[in-house]
Amino acid sequence: MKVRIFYHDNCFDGLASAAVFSQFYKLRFDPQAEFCYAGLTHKAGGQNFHDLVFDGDENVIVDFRYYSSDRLTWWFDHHQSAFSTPEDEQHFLRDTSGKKFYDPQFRSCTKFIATIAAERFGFDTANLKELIHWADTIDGAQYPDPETAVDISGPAMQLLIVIETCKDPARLTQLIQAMRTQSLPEIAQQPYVADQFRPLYERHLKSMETIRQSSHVYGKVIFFDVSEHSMEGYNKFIPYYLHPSSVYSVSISHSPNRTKVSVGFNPWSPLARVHNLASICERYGGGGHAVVAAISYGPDDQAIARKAAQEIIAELNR
Ligand SMILES: [Mn+2]
Repeated sequence: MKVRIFYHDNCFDGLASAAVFSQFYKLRFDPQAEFCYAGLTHKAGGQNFHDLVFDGDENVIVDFRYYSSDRLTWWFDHHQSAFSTPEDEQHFLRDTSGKKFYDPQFRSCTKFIATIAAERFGFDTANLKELIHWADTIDGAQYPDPETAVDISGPAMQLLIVIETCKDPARLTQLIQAMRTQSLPEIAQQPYVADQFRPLYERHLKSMETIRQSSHVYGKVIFFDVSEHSMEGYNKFIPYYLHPSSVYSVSISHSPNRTKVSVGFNPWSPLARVHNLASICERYGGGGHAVVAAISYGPDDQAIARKAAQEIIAELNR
């Protein structure tokens, strides 16, 4: 039996979902199953599923949007935006296979798969406990404190940053295969992980220092402008680690194709959130979630981005 698994690319929860599903399938359905993996990314205009090759005896999507095709045999997702169209949702609701599952209440797709596999199919998840725990902590941003969220020295956090920055699909497949049977410390010790992690760790420490030097506190808001530095993909909890009493963060960053204003709520804030950050950013043409949102401007629109940031800081302090 060939099992084709599409998973959310460059995402710890996506890879862990693929790993947990594989073990579930192998141990409950087919010990001889041969697994093939392919990552899916969110693109402007959405993933074009028609480009995908559903060449398995089983075709599975985990931690990613629904696809209304009869070639799809298993599906698990927990994202708010799981259906691109009402027709897709209708197709899902009509399904009678009992192998397609959706629950946006779950903080991670990994835990969702493990829960369904255990409760409905009698799968024993004991060997995957550590992986499930970390996928749920990371994808749900359920860190107990900002120190834990920015400390990337442990095995799970090492893997997280390696997965998020890895551009080699074969490496990601290797990581999924490893996650199926090896412990996180075992995987993190592999040279192919450790070698990739080392420069990323340097970069993380440097970005922490850059944010420390660039940040200022205005009332309840910590603000920093790192548009002069190449700072793509820094850990978004660093501002709250540096300024634990802040309620919100506003920042400006820059990459070759855009200037970005990011707005966030401190998950460990001493005060309750009274603003919906998505609604604020929508007024500037951006969007996101109530607790974290952003606005994208053109690469040369730094002045416009700064003005928007100043206005948002004032609004958050009102
Ligand atoms: Mn997820």
